[in-house]
Amino acid sequence: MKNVVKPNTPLVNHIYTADPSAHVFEGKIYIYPSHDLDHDGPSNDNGDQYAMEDYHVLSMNDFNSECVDHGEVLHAKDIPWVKKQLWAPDAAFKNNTYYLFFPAKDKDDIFRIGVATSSSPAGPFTPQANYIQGSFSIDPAVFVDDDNKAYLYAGGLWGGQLEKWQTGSFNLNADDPDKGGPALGPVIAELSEDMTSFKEAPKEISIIDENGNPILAGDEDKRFFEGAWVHKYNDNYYLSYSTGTTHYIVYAMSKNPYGPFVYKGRILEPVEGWTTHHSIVEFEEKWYLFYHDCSLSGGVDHKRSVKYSELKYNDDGTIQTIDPTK
Ligand code: FUB
Repeated sequence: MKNVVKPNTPLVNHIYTADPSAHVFEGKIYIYPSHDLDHDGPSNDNGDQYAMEDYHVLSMNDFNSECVDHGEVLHAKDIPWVKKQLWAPDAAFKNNTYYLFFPAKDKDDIFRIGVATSSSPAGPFTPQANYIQGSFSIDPAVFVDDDNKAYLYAGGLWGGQLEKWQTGSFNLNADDPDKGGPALGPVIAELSEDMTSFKEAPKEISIIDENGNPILAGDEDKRFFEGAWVHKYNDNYYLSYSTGTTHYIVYAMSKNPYGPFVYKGRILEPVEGWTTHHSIVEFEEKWYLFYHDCSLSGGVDHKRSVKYSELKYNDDGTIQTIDPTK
C-alpha cells in the first residue's frame, strides 16, 4: 500500500530532515533538506549541534503519493573546501543543469556557500572545487526570475555569522547591531550565467514597515534572523524568513527582487523546537509551505522532520497565517 504523506506529518520517518527547499522539477515535487544527525555532541548559540555531513534528496509525484528518499547525493568528505556543517541547501535549474547550493564552514571555520551540479534533480551532485568567491554566511535561496536572471539570497545571525560581516570583512568578535538601529537584512547577489559565481558583490536587502522605516534590530517579532526564501506571485516578490529568537516565519513584499521589502505579517506560528525554516512552492495551481519541526524526536532541537501544509493568499495578495497545531 502507498504511504501517502498527509499534511503536517513528517515526509519521512527513517532519517531526520530539516530546512526544506521545495521545487517542482520535471513535473514532480523535489525537496532539498538538511540531513540532521542523531548525536550527543555540544549544543550552543553557535549551532554546533547542527553537525550535518551530507545531503539526501526527497521527492513526491504529487500530494497524493509517498515520499521517496533518493539517498545520499553529496557528502562533506567529497567537497575539497569544506571542514564541517552542511546546513540548509537550495536547488535551481538552468542551463539544462540542476544546481545544489549549500552553506558549510571552510577550513578557517567561516561559513561560505558552495555549488554542486547534476544532470538529474535527484542527484548525485558533483561539487565545485571551491566555494563561490565573495560568498559568506548561510541559508542560500536561489530564485530564478521570469527573465531567467538568477539571484542568490543568503544570511543568518549568530551561528550563521551574518553579523560578523557588517564591516565588509569577517570579524569574529563582532556583535549584533544596536537594538535601536536598523536590523541586518539578508544579502542578495545576481548569479552569473554559469550559476557558479556571482555577477556582483552581495548587497544587503532592506526590510521596512508600511511607513518606510527600517525594521529595527530590537523588533525580534519582525526582524530577519535566517532562512530567507523568495517567491513570486501576481508580479510581487515575497521575501519570507525566520525571526529566530521569536520563532516565527514572516514575510515582506516588493516589486523588485532587490527590495526594499515591506513587512506584511506572519506565515507560520512557532513550531516545536528552536529553529523554524521553510520554503514556498506552487504545484498544480495550489501553493504549499514546507517547514520542519521536532515532533518526531520528541522536541530534540537538532533532530527535525520536514512537513508541508497548504498555503493560501487573501485577495489582496497577503498570506493567511498557518498555525501548525490546528
Ligand atoms: O539546519 C541548520 C540551521 O538551522 C539552518 O541553516 C538554519 O536555517 C536553521 O534551521
